[in-house]
Amino acid sequence: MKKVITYGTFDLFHEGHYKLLQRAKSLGDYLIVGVTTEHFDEARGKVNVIDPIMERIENVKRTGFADEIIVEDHDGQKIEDIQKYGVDIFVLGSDWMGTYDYLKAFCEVVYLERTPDISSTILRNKSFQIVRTGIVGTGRIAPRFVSEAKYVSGIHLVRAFNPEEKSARQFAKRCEIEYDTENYEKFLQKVDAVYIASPNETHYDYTKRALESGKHVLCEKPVAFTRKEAEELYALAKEKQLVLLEAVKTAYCPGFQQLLNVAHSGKIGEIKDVEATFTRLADPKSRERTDAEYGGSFLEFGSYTLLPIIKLLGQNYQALHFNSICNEEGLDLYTKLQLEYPNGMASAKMGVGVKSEGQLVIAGTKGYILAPSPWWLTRRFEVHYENPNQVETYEPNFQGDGLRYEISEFVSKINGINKKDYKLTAGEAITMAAITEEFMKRKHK
Ligand code: C2G
Repeated sequence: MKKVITYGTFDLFHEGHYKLLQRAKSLGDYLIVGVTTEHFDEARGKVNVIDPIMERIENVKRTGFADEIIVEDHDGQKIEDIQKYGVDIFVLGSDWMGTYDYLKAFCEVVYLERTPDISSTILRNKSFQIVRTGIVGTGRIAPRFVSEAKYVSGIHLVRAFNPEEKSARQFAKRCEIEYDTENYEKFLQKVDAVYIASPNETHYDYTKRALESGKHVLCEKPVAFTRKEAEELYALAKEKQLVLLEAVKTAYCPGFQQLLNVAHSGKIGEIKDVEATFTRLADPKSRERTDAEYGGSFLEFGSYTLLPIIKLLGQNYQALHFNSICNEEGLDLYTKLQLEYPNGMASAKMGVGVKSEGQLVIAGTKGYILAPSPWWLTRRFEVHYENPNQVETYEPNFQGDGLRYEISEFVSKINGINKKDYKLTAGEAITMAAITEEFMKRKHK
């Protein structure tokens, strides 16, 4: 019996896929089809796959050509599979010509002519809107957004807005786009969505006006300083059926999702304590160290440290205690926040003028999870138990500097995919704003 194997994502299943499977099957007696997992696709740079894996498997099954369907989830698996299943022929489309010649040491390798004029990418672009996006604020964060957005299809950066002419002009020139400096509403008319990366105190106003004009918003944290403001913004987005995402990039990183799932899986028992630290020594002349009202450690890094706490222990904390080390102007160089929960506790440490170990520790009744710095990108974490020799290490996929995941989520949501908000819900974002409000109140006491 001649065994044939082929692999693919098979997203938005189309004629090209069908014909490939048909020809692959006709090369032998038994066809094995490997369908990629989302994680594997992300790792190889395909971040905008639309159909979930079960649907992609179902579509392959429906053709009737596959005798066996397997899941492909890691590099090097092709050699394993060829040996394990005793494969005679490896088949892939001609777009991969040459790439898999190394498999010739294990079996015959055949590249079949691709079906012209059809691909998942063409279908994705046809059925999904290209989101014309404007950037509000052209300071330090904006260029990072531009370089990361290149990895996400479906987003097109078209304009920038900044009341400071010089900054806007320089940025727009670098990115070869237009810019506006005066009339925000006019700027909004030329885009479908905005990414807001302006100073913290302007987030609420820019977000509100964008939503009122019918534009989707991805806003840097903190989106608002009070519970009421945050509630108002999320209610407005809901009413207008617009996407409002707070850009806490950790929330959208695949490794962080995995860490939460491991924590919730019962492996470490009941979660009792979450300790999250994020410090970055800021230039003494920077906004973070000089703006006593809207700079400082908590406003800079509180969203990161609060994220795992709220994700793991919930929104119903019973008490908050803040302690800060401030400079003469009252700007917090270091803040320690303790949260009390009915069944647990948490602490968050943030610094712009004090340096500490940036780790995340989740303590449970059976063990603990340790995610070392930079845990907010979550490239690695470990599960530890009482027995010090028993350690499980996770090294999730992570590409670029993390922003592409939040941009990809934003674009998917605008296009009606990933409708459920589980990565950072409106309720969680509102809870963060409520804690920020408490911090601001105590600071002014
Ligand atoms: N294909 C084709 N004609 C098209 C489009 C795709 O013959 N018009 C083929 C591809 O060459 C591939 C298969 O259909 O052999 C699946 O394509 P994708 O879903 O795009 O998967 P791909 O990214 O090519 O994954 O390990 C995964 C493999 O490397 C291939």
